[in-house]
Amino acid sequence: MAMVVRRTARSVRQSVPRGLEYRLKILWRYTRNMPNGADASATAAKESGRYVEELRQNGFVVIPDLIDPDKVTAMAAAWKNELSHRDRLIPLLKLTHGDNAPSELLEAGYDVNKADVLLKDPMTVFSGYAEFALNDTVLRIVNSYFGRCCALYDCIVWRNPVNDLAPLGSFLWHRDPEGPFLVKSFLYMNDVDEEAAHFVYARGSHTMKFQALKTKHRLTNEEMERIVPRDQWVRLLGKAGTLILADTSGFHKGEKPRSKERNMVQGVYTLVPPEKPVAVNQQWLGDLTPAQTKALRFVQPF
Ligand SMILES: O=C(O)CCC(=O)C(=O)O
Repeated sequence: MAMVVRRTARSVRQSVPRGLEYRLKILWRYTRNMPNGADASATAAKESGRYVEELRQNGFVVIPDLIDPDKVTAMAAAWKNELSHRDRLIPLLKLTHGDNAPSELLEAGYDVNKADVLLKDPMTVFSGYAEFALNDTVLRIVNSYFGRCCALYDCIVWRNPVNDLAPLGSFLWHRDPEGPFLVKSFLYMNDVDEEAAHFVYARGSHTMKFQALKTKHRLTNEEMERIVPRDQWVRLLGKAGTLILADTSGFHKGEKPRSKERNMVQGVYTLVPPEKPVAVNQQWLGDLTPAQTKALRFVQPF
């Protein structure tokens, strides 16, 4: 019986046009976030208005000099140190294939010189990651973009070494399912040029025109160019310390030409509680700004 109900619910849901589903989600998230209405938007508009504008217009913005270079160096050093502690790493393969991945593949997934790896619970490992994910200027830009106060949904530290593995998962075009109201920050911890894995965004694909389209979850370049022409695909490159903010409910992917490694920290900001609350070491949090207090509303104390 339960299965019949579930199947019926799924088929009703699948028959709802994506544009309508998306609008309903927006409405639902607005109403659920009434108490988090963004008075913060006014303050962000003064200081960082042009970043908010660019984010609105293109779906992404690059900010080369917001994060203190010494802090970037400290984050990179902490990551280098963690790479030798296997028990604190998660192979990306485990996330894309789950525990069903063949064990020899998973084993190879821990080889930090060959496979993509992530750090477990970064905001309990090094204070710099928590500080980055809670950067007040970034939060106020995101608040202004959403028109609501955002919440920190995740903080991710990862490394893409040199390899020639076929593109999988986030290396194919996709829209992140946590949207609408989704912004990710990407901080490159080393210089990233076209020879390293890098972030690529389909300019303008965060708007309702594109959001209304029903597509497969992962798309090849050929499938993508039928939706957004190649001349609107933007490669986001930059020196260590380059910060990118992107609305990842628009189409994006990682690009794979790899003769150089990439190390990156990400903050993820939304209006919805994560399935698994992200952990942060509370002892590292000093006096919090209003935007930071709101951003911590779904976070698990550690
Ligand atoms: O590797 C990249 O730059 C893309 C990352 C990505 O797709 C994501 O974080 O959603």
